[in-house]
Amino acid sequence: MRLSPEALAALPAAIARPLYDRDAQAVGIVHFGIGAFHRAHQAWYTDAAMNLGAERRDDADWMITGVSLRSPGVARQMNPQGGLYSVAEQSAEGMALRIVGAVRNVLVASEEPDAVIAAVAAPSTHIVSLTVTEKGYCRAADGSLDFDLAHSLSFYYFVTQGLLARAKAGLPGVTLLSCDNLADNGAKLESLMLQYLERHEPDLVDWFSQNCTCPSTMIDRIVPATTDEDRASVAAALGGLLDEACVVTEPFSQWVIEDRFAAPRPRWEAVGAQLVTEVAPYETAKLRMLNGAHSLLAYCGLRAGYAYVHEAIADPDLRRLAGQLMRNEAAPTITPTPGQDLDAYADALIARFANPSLNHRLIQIAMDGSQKIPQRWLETLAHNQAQGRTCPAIREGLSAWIHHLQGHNGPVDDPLADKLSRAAKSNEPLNALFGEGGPMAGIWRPQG
Ligand code: CS2
Repeated sequence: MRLSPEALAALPAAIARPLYDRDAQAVGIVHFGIGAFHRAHQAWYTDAAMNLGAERRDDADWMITGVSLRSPGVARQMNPQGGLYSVAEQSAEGMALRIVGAVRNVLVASEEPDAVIAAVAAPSTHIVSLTVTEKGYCRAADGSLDFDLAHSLSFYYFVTQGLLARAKAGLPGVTLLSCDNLADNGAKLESLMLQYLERHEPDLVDWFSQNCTCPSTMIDRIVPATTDEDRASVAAALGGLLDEACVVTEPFSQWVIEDRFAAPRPRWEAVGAQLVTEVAPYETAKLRMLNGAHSLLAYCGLRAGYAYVHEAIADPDLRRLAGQLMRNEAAPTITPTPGQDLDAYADALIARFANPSLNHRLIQIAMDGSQKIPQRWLETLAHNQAQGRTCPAIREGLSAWIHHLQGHNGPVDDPLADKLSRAAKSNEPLNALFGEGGPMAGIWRPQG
């Protein structure tokens, strides 16, 4: 039997579940890219906010319509379950499970484009959020919008059509919330949206600027891709009920959001999110330290023959290298906000990476390096270079990335795979990658 609203009543009483009346709640959020990360993070916070709202009778109507652009996979997992799924927190102490009820349904944009546009245009919608991964922003190497990539099956098209309908109907604007690992993700999204609008809907530019906002966010929770083994252990915890949409994650989670909303929002701050005026110090530290060390462990770990993050971090040499990247190379490039302790942050990250019960695959982190490395390593490198300092750990990471691009860890999964692999196999791979005419040209100039 599958998890479903009807099956909820039969679940063991110890399993936490939605306290609010799901059917009575309107959809307030349309989310593009409803993968495991969104389900374990923003949807989980939103569910907690609605649980609290049910107790206090003060926060409601934040159900989520999820959108997948092409793949029907998540819709097939979630729709037959009425949108219900479990979040399993895994630690050395065991598994803690909660059923999340915040997702109403999942639409597949390639199959039901009009329904996606209608969801963005609905009067109850106040937030359009995104976890479309770094490559989903369709950026050219110089960071501008690549119009060939941002075609009619990109989120740009659907958001624009939905906003156009809102403007025509005299409805208020929405908050566009990027929850992807990009530096300054809000400002980037705003600039890319404006480039899209100027080309395709110039009459909407002023309305967009006056009625919508794009706050920046720092999002953090380690969420490995769900495996069949995970589904089996969640089913066992659910008394035999199968949950095709379950996600397995760590107990830690953090969400720092710039408090600049165009319209109402859930009371996420009441359930652990930090609403701040300046996200940059958190975001920079997270990208350069956590994600920077993650990518380092991925490429160096795969080269050393490991499969998982917890295995790589248990290797004393790799652990030292990750510590060096975080403490000696990344931390000096960050101006901490009062109360932000970068040393303690590095310690906490090492402990999170060592979580033995999270099978986080290095190959998952290794994908899309061309989209990740600029904000994870190259900004740190450039910053240090300008101060006359070297970055031996990042240099080691770059050589392990080149090894990866040469095909030693299997096929390369990256939108620029062919060009990267060709450059990595040349006599001077660093120059071929980053020098003039290379696939990563203009982002960082190798020196020394
Ligand atoms: C990882 C991130 O896959 C990756 O590239 O570095 O997904 C990482 O697990 C998250 O950003 C943690 O918040």
